[in-house]
Amino acid sequence: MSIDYSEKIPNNVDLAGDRKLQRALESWQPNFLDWWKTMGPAVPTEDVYLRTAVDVGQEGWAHFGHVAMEEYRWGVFLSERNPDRRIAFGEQKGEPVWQQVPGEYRADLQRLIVIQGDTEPASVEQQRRLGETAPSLYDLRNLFQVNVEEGRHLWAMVYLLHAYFGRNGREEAEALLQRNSGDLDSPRILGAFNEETPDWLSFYMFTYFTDRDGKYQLGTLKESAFDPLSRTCEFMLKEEAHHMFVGTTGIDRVVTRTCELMREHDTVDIAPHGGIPLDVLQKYVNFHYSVSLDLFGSEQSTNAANYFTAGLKGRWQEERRGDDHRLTDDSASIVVVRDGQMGTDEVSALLALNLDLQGEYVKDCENGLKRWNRVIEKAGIETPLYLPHVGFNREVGLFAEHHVTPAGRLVGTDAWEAERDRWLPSDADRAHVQSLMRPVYEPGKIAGWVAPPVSGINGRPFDYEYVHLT
Ligand code: BYC
Ligand code: FE
Ligand code: FE
Repeated sequence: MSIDYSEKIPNNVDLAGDRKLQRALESWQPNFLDWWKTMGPAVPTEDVYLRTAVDVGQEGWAHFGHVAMEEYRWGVFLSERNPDRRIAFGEQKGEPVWQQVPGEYRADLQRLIVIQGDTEPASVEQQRRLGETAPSLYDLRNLFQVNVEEGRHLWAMVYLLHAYFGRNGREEAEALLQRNSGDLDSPRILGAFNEETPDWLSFYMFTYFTDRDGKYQLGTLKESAFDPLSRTCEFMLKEEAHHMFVGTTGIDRVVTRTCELMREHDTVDIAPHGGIPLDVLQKYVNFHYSVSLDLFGSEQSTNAANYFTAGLKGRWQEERRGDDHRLTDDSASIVVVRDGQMGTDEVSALLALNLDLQGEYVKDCENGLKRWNRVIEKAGIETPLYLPHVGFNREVGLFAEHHVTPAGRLVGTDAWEAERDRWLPSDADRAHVQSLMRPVYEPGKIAGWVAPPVSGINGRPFDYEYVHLT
């Protein structure tokens, strides 16, 4: 089904066939546009080379072209419905999936959708000022691409709230525009989305580590027995791939440039030469990875057990798992801290589902490290990047009450405070990175702290005019 862009809200959910819903969403639309104007990308543009979804099928789902931001159209797109789809896990495994929200799960489903929805505009707010210091037009374009799609992900959740959760849902949709990242009075719901993304290194780290939490959470919601949620998330995952590409290749390009400068000047201290030292990159990895691990919730969670048993939220690639998909008799081992030592406990597998997802995420994160370390190794440099221990710098879950070093050793508060600036970006590190953030808006040019990409977007060259500034 191809999507009709002459409609006020482009969609493939037959909005025209439900006048009440259409009117409700059309009255939310101006509030969204106001929010985008005040909280969205700050840099004024004439147009940006963007991808827009035009279909939800396997092939050719997107169209590329220069679009003026005032004319950008956010729509509601769900993956195609599979009429035979059945619940894949939990108590009701094998039964047909739900097209409406069962009364007993209303509160929980709404909560999951609100939390998911809250992260999307939060990230746009966090990235609001980055356009003022983009290292190239190519990067600036990618920032806009990520931002418009996060805006569309907000639309996706707002559609569900309006279509399936009545008046309560409409109120939550309003509230999604009223909370703001970092706001003292009404912050975003999850911790990582109230942190700042003040520079482009942070942006690449965010799209690598934090958007990747999005990938895994959406993967579990795609398994949901509530079919409209499942179909929404399936399509969102398609867009998500590019966000992580921006992160993976972004960090790759910084590492590449860092190694070049280290060899050229024969020193690790490349800061005076306009580069980002490897140890600073490691600290940024430590920060963004640990903050993103918090997004998985507690390793041991009754919420997660209940969501799974009810069929609301499954596991990553649920259908490929070789067990009974109910897990009532299974156990899992979790790390605990007891008497100042790390040990393990056996708990019901249902209670350990956040940890299960976190484990999948960690494995995926390691791929980036392997990739970046190949660059480092090829340059003949012997200090690889690594992921810190999962207990490092945590504020949620089993490690929240403890101090754990990147190497995984439990230490006291004094030792932690004394070493903290060696493990996490210090004020001086952040100030140095900030000092490198100067916009480079000439086609084909790139800032000195990052290497150009290997190829452009949609077959265009790197020196293509991806963005026309005003
Ligand atoms: N910050 O049993 P617990 C994305 C709360 S990213 C603050 O440990 P649960 C994106 C929790 O709410 C994907 N509070 O955790 C990326 C609970 O509160 P109540 C976003 C937290 O519920 C980049 C209490 O602590 N999607 O899409 O099993 C750019 C105990 O909870 C945090 C989702 O997260 C925290 N980090 O799991 C753009 C999916 N963690 O009930 C977009 C939907 C926990 O005591 N959300 N708490 O008041 C969920 O599935 C779950 O809510 C969570 C938490 C995985 C977040
Ligand atoms: Fe998103
Ligand atoms: Fe994303």
